[in-house]
Amino acid sequence: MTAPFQQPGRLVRCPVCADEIVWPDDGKVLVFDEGKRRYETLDAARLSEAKRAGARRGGYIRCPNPAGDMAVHYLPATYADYRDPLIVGLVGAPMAGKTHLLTAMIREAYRGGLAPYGVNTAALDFRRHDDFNEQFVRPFERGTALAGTDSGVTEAADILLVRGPGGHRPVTFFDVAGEDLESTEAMNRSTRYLLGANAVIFVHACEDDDAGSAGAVNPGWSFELAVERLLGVPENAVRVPVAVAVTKSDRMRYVPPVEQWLRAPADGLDAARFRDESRDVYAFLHRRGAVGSLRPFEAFHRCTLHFVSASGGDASPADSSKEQGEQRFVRGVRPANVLAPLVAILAMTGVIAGPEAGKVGLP
Ligand SMILES: Nc1nc2c(ncn2[C@@H]2O[C@H](COP(=O)(O)OP(=O)(O)O)[C@@H](O)[C@H]2O)c(=O)[nH]1
Ligand SMILES: [Mg+2]
Ligand SMILES: [Zn+2]
Repeated sequence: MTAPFQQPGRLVRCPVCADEIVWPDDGKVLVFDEGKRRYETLDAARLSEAKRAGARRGGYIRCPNPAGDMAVHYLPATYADYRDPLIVGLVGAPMAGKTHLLTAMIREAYRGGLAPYGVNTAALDFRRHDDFNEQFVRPFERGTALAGTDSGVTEAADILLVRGPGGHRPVTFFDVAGEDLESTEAMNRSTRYLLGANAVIFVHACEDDDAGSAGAVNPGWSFELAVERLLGVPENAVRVPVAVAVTKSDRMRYVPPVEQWLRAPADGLDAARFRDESRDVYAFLHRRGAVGSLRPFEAFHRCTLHFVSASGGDASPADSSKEQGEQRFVRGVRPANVLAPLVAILAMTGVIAGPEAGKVGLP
């Protein structure tokens, strides 16, 4: 299962609109023309094999969205070349730290952070990845606190190609606004992706259960809604593995078990390590009475819990007038343990294979 396979005409569930679509096999791909700022149709069937492969790898198809209920969206032309695409969503209250965590996570994955697990990462959707870098990764590296996510986002944040011992899988990440995750509107477009999600990272900011982070009236509400939406399909309790990331753990750096997990080196998959970390995080959330944040653990068959820090410290208001209103990580960013939830998800979905992976997230 390691080589990509091509099977035109196969049924694929679009990660964006969650419709089942017949993958177009007319040999045409859309290529984005940077000069004209639009997609142009290219008849790839008429090209030499090498050129066709190149055009497909950088090209797109337009999703036919049979239900006609979403804005026009495009998918990488090679999306359907791989079996079992993975759709990973981040769920959490507004300001929980989802966007910073996803940015730190994708950045580390790109920097070869998954190599100890035999996994490498490339962009599947080049345009989307370039946008993600421009909007999130580069500002984050410069120490700029990232802006809040706008309500109404329906597009994936990034689509990666993850090549691991268990095969090659496209991994689509969704990071929508916390406000949308708290919306009870049944057909909210921003949370539509949950219908097709095969893994979820629940993000809990470590101070949420006390003072509550800005905007979070009930920090557990987004978890509760997402859990219930996912369990609308009862098999999901078994089919969908989840990870709970307690982020901003830098604020508790000196609390004994936290420090140890933030500094834990990444050297190959160890199910016992994940079990011990999960036990410590569970105890921590339980002591704090964060009942809502323990819901995913109770609801899903496979779940791991982690202490993470995306930035390594708090942002403070920028002082130069030019950057007014902007927050900065003045000492730069130092992400800690941010890959742990992703590694756990990759193990629980079989991208990282083997007997050790088979034990991750089980009691
Ligand atoms: N101390 C600390 N602050 C963080 C961390 N991650 C995010 N923040 C802060 O938390 C706030 C919300 O982060 P954001 O990622 O936008 O949350 P989202 O609404 O869940 O996407 C921002 O002000 C960040 O500066 C972290 O790891 N540590
Ligand atoms: Mg956000
Ligand atoms: Zn679609």
